[in-house]
Amino acid sequence: MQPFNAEPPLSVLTTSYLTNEDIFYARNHGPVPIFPDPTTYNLIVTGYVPNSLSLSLEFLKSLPKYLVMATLQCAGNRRREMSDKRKIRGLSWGPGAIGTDFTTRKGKHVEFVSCDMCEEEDGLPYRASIPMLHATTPEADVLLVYEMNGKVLSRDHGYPIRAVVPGVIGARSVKWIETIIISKYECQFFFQQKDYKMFPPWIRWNNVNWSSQRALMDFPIQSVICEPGDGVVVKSGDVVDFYGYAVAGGGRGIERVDISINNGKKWLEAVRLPKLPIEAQRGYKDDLHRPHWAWTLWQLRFVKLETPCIVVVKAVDSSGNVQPASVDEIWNLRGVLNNCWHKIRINAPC
Ligand code: MTE
Ligand code: MO
Repeated sequence: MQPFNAEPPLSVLTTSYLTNEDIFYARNHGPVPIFPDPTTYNLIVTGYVPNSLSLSLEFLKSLPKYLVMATLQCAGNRRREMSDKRKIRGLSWGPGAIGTDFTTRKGKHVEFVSCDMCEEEDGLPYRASIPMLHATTPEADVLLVYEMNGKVLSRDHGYPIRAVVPGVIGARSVKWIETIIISKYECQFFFQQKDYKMFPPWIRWNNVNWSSQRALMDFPIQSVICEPGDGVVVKSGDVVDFYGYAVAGGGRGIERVDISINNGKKWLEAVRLPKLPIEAQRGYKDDLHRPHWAWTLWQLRFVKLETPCIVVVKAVDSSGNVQPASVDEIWNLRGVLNNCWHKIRINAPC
């Protein structure tokens, strides 16, 4: 059985800065659980703590509320371009496994245990961990979330409580959390140890040594052309507007977005649009606002094209990190962290 997974069309992804719940991508490794009654729900905190805690939803909501604007991105975003190169095990994602929202922080902890049942875990729930230091650094904005874009978190996205770990691959933002374990060790389960890791291109399923690589955390610098779509037909001499997103992991900013309309021979700089000030959102004026976890939307308008042509985008982050030109350099058997230059073909009418 295939769990519920959904990717929005790229053409709608960048039409607003915050991604509406109805188009927000969904990634599930097991069936979406039917969650217990919120009045009986308790979040258990256990492990290396003096006393285990059982926290009601009401109690969690009474804690100070934080808003963080963050982009969630699946490590498998753009996997399809990797599987086109060589067969890959994993969902075939285009470049739409990404979305931006703002959410609410309630605490900071280590191993998040869900209540969904995953085949890969032999029917046990999904779980993942982040380092204690990361979870407890206020600047890292790790959240226990009960609202998304000002609304109660939906079932698909983790109701009643999920983690959001900004700047980090989506896999660590565990949904439907039942238990938080403060542990001496990194999570020893499948998705931490045998899945979201990046291997060199020459490693295959018959010689993969899972313990040789660390569990992925930050996602790398990424950019995608969302409009127009791949394969559109344009007459030579016509003028086209380009729109897309760029996002850097680990809280880094987007320094530059470059576009080429002749497959990388010559480059133009795209216009980076201002990030949506969270103050513009109703009622949240006084809250914390750290925009660096969220994507940058960009545009380049009125570009005259000679068709057919290949249009390419690549971005540079605030640490000077760049994207690899070709998928060959970063191809890996799990198809994760594909951030090679994003290309679309523009066809001429026949
Ligand atoms: N949490 C649980 N409990 N089960 C899951 O399958 N998938 C993870 C993460 N949290 C998952 C989970 C992955 S791989 C991603 S990319 C994000 O959730 C996706 O979050 P979304 O569905 O809200 O977009
Ligand atoms: Mo993911």
